[in-house]
Amino acid sequence: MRPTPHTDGPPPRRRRSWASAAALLGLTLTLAVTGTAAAGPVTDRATPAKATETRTAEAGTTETRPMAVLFEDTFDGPAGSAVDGRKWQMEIGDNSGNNHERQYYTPGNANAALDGNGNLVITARKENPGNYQCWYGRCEYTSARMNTAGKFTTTYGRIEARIKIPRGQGMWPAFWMLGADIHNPGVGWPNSGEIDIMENVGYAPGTVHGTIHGPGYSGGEGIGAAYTLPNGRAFADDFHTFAVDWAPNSITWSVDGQVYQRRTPADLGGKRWVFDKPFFLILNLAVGGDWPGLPDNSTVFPQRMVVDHVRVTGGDSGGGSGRTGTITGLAGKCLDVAWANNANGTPVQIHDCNGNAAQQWTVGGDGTIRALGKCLDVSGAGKADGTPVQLWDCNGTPAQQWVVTPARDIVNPNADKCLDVKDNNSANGTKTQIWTCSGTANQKWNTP
Ligand SMILES: [Ca+2]
Repeated sequence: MRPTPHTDGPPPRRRRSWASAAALLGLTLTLAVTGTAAAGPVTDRATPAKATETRTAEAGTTETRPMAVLFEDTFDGPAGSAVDGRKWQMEIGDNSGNNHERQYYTPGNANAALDGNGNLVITARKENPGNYQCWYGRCEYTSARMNTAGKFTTTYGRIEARIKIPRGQGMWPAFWMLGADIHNPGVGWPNSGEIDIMENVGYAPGTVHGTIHGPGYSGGEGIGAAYTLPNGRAFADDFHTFAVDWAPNSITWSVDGQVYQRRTPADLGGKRWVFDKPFFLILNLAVGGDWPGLPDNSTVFPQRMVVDHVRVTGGDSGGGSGRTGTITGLAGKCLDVAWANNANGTPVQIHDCNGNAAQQWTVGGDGTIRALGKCLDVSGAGKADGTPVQLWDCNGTPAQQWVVTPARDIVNPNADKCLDVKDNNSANGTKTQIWTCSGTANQKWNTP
């Protein structure tokens, strides 16, 4: 049951590629309808006017209260390094020709590398050093696309990235998320849901788009809005922070803290809100395609999508994404990550409360309990009495689902067992495990 946390191969091909095709085509159509599209092939105009509303920034900024960091990549490291494989997997190939994109996504550091100054750079080049074959023949461009599937997911929280996008006709950078159950039989896209935090097409350099897609509101009926910089400025001129603040029944988009869109189930006309479950993150730079159109003689290569950081924070009780604080148990001791080490597999124990971050837990609205950016996890998704409880990358599996009961039990429903201090021993360093719920003091916890 334990998901392999360090897979290096390409993700399986799946409908989500089509998902983005349909989704992005929807935005194409909308732009055509609203008349803001200046270029690019448009083949269908039957888009509901509701799909995109262009709004200027509303008054007010997003919240700045401190929240627990669930995921962070600041892209620090030596110039030329590939991205951290513990956090990201590279997608390889031509995206199955979806959206009629023209790039070939390469693995390793060929088109996605750290710059040595704390940034990830995704580079789109007009080249084909590997004689890559694309859906339309010999590939004309290389680029990169990466995701956190199987490595990190989140339900709710603030998901943000600080990015300096590329420029030019045919460029199509994106920062977005897909429901982690997209692979599940009977789910698939669009039931799995898609949250597009930021998309830009090169012919509209001052505008970005935020969109949600789900059952009955995918493709041309995706629901979104656009944000346009004032005074004719281009997003490629500077870094900007693109974010969603995601809570139960609410997703709010912002650029540099300026809120420009909020969506709730009330926007769906009775259709199903599919944003109450884990999603994974995606960064990519596509070249060409139905929405952006092809590069032309004006397009300068290479183009660079520069990412300063990607960060997911949560644990803000006001935002509904969780409650953060200590969890105390037997003899008043604190639930504690051993050695304050956030490596996968680190035991979770009890220890005197000391104010350390290793004792700060977020009881999430998504059923996870998190510390040091990782999740409280039943080893191997075990169900037997005595299975150790550890810290592991949050991965959306049942091994990381917990229910805090009114009786102060912390139950893992997958095992139908309680979080338990081993041998009812209150000594510092005593490990935790799961055990049949028995109502004893070593299974009683006070949560934030
Ligand atoms: Ca950075």
